[in-house]
Amino acid sequence: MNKYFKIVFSLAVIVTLFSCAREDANPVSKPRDYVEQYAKDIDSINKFIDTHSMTVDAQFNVEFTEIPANGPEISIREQTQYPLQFKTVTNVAHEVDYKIYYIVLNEGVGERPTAVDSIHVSYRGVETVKGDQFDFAQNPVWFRTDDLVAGWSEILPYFKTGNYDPTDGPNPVNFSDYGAGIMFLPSGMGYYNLSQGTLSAYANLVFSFKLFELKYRDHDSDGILSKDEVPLGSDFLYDPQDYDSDGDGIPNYFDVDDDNDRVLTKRELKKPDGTYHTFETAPGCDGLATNPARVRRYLDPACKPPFAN
Ligand SMILES: [Ca+2]
Ligand SMILES: [Ca+2]
Ligand SMILES: [Ca+2]
Repeated sequence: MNKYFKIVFSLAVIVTLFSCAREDANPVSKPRDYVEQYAKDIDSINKFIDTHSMTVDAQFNVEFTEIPANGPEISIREQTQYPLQFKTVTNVAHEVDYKIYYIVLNEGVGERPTAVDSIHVSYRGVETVKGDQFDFAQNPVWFRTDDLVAGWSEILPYFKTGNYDPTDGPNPVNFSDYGAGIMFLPSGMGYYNLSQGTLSAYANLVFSFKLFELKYRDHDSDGILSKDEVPLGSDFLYDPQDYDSDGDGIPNYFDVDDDNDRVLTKRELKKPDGTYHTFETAPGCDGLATNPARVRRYLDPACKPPFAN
């Protein structure tokens, strides 16, 4: 993991999910201790999950309702149709292991985003304490996942895009089988000490969302999609921000020379006919592309042009 980039990206999360400009945000002067704040946050999130029921319609729109005293409604935790799950995210700078609850309403059938791709989503966000909606986009909006609050990059890779039926024109209602879910973000995975619009500082955020489409990005324009700039065999949760194969402090997805041999990756992908290999076709130093576990030549510093193919 590269600390410099982690710091840059943790600052980048201040570019909010809102359409408001960054300068609209209002940071509370001295941020609270992360460990102490997280203890309060996870209590608040657990309370929300235990004291609210949820209804989900056929389009995966979600409504949360506070359960009246001794009411018969089943809580979010106790309902079994959509199991409550969680992942643990260690944030070294915060010295906190964040528990992020999430619910898969529908996994989706299409492509799966990494932590750094562009996503086309609709969403609704509420705060656990006030229960108020602070943000929503009923019609889908494009975002770069790595520009959003940190929790989104952690949870979106569990979902896939949907199918699109173009017969009636570009209307979002024509998406089907899209990913849909809910995430419960402690403030340290959200806006932390920022308050903005109706959003309170240190708010815990509950987002329901639908993932319609995505665009895989190539941050360093070297011809290798950022989703493929990860260790061979890594699973879908691997964050491209964490992989720096040549150890020069620049993660591969931002490094134009991944093996630090002073030959640009782009040039190492070039074929004698002037076209370029993709991640799938890029050969090893022996010129073969048959072994799926091969070290591709742009990752092998001993392998330099000219190439035979
Ligand atoms: Ca790339
Ligand atoms: Ca590097
Ligand atoms: Ca190189």
